[in-house]
Amino acid sequence: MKKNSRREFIAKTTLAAAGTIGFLSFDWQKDFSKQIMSEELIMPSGDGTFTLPPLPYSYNALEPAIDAQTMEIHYTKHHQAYVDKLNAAIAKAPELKGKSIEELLTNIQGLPDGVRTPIRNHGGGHWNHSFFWQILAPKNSMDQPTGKLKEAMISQWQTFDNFKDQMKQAGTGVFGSGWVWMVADKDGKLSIVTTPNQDNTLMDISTAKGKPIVGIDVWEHAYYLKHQNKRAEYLDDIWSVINWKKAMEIYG
Ligand code: MN3
Repeated sequence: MKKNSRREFIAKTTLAAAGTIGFLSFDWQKDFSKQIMSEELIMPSGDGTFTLPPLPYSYNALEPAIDAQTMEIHYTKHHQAYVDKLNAAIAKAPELKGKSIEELLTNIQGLPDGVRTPIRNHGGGHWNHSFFWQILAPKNSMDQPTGKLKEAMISQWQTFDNFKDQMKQAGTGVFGSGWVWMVADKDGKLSIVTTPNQDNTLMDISTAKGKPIVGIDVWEHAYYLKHQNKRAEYLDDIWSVINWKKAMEIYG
C-alpha cells in the first residue's frame, strides 16, 4: 500500500470496525501515528500476519553500548516471539486481520475478551521493539538533538545532562520489566514517563499517554549479558547510540 493511502485505509477500517468492536479514536494520536513509524512497520503483510522488520544495522553496530550477542538474542528470539504470539492471537480473532498494530494498541479495551491480554502484551512487544530498533543507531551519529526538539527539551529540563539524569532515575525506578519514554503531548510539551511490561503510551489503557519520541527497553534481557544487574550503567551507555535524527523527525 502506498504511504498516502494509509490514512484513508485507516479511516475506512476504523469506520468499519466501529460498529462491531467499539474502536475509540484519539484525534491527536491518529495524526501522530503516521509520523512515528512507517507503514511497512505498522501494517501486517498481505496475508494479515505481522513479520519481524529488518534490523537497520548489524548486531555488533551498537557496541560497546549494546553487545552483539544481546542484540542478536533480543531481535531474533525476543522480538520474534512477540510477533509469533501476536499472530497466534489474531488467528483466534479473524475480524482483527488487516488492522495496523497501532489500531490494535490504541483500542485495547475494544478487543475481544479472549485476545485482549495477548495483543496488549505481544502486540505491545512488537510495536515497542520495532520502535526501539529505529531509535537506536551506530555511534558517531548526532550525540544530541538540535532544532525544535532541543528547544523543547531545554525548556523542560534546562540541560541535556539533566534530561539524561531524569531518564535514568525513571528507568532505574521501574520495578521489574518495562520501558522509560520521552513523550510529547499534542502541544509538543515533553515529559518522561514509564510503562510496565510491554505497555506503551499509545495504548488507551495506559495511564501514561503521549507520542513516543525516545523509548528505552529496561527489561533485563536488554542489558543483562553485558551489564548484569546494573541497569543504571546500561542507561548511562545507551546515550551514545540514540538516533537523535530519528527522534527529531518523529517530534516533527
Ligand atoms: Mn526487549
